[in-house]
Amino acid sequence: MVKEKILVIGASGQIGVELTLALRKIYGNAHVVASDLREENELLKGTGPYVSLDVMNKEMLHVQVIRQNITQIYLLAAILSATGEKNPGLAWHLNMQGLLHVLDIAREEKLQKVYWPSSIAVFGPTSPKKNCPQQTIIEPITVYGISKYAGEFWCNYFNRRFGVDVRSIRYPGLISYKSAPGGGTTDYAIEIFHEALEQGKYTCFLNEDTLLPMMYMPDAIRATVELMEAPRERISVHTSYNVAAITFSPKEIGAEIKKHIPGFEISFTPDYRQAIAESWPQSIDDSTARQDWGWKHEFDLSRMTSDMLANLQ
Ligand code: NAD
Ligand code: AKB
Repeated sequence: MVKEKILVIGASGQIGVELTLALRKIYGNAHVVASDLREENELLKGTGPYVSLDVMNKEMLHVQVIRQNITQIYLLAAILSATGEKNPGLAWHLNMQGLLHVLDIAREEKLQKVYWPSSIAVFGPTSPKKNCPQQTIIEPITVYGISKYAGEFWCNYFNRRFGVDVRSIRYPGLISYKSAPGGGTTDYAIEIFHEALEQGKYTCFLNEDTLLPMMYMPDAIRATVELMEAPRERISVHTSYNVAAITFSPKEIGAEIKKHIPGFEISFTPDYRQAIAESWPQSIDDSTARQDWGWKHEFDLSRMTSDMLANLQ
C-alpha cells in the first residue's frame, strides 16, 4: 500500500490551518507537508513539516512534489470574492494558474488525488435563490465566481482526459475561530463574533435581511475528509459538489448572539459586497453529495453560535 504524503498549499489560511491539523491527525504529522506564500501560521508551528512555496512558481512546486514524495495535493491558495473585485486580473491569474499548475503536476507525477475547493460563488443572479440545484443556470458576476466555475471544468477535464482523481466541494461561507478569514463576502459572519465580544456592537457591511448559505468549519473539514476518503466509484460529480448546512441573515445571527450577550447591538451599512451577496443563492440543494458519499451537516445556527462564543472567550 502506498503511504500517503500530502501537500497542503495555502496552509496558513482560514481553511488551511484547520484542514492541515485534521489531516495530520489522520495521516500522521510527518505525512502532511504544510506550505504557503506567507509565514507558517502559529497554530501549525511544531505540528509537522512546513515549506515556503508559491503555487505560481510551477518549477519549485514540481521540485517539492518530487523531493517530498507527495502523493496528494490539497490546493487552497486563492483570492476570494471581495478581495478579487479589487484586483480582478490578479484573482483570475492566481485562481486559474495555480490550479493548472497543480493539475499538470498531478498528471505528470501520477498523484493519487487532488483536492481543490470551489464555492457557492459560481452561482449568479439567474440561478435559483432557494435550494439551488447541483446543475442549474450558472452565470457568476464576480471574477472569483468566474474563476471557480472555469476551475470546476478544468477539474472535470483533467479527470476525463487524463484520469486525475480531483475532487471538489462548492463551500458556502465558512465560519471559524482558529484563523482569520481571507477577504470574502461572508466574512461578516466571523467579524460579528469578534466585535460582539470586544465592542458589544457590530456594523455589518450587508443588509439585515441578506440570506446566505453558511457552514461551521468543523462540518466543512469533515465534508472535505469524507469526500476525499470516499471510494472513487462513489464520485459522480467531477466538477464540484454542492454542500449545505445553515442559512441565516445578519439580523438572525445578531439575534442569536444577543441570547448570549444581551446588550449586543447590530447596525447595517451595506457596501459593494451587498451586490455580491445578492447575486448568490440563499440556500443550496446538496442531495447529490448526501446520496453519493453520505454528506450530512451537524451544526445549526444555535449550536455554532454557542461553540464560537465559548471558544473565542
Ligand atoms: P485564505 O485567503 O484564508 O487562505 C488562502 C491562503 O493561500 C493564504 O494563507 C495565502 O497566503 C495563500 N496563498 C495566496 N497566494 C499564494 C501563492 N501564490 N502560493 C501559495 N500560497 C498562497 O482562504 P480560505 O478561506 O482558507 O480559502 C481556501 C480555499 O477555499 C480557496 O480556494 C477559497 O476560494 C475556498 N473557499 C473558501 C470559503 C470560505 O468561506 N473560507 C468558501 C468557499 C470556498
Ligand atoms: C467568499 O465570501 O468569497 C467566500 C466564498 C463563499 O467563497 N467565503
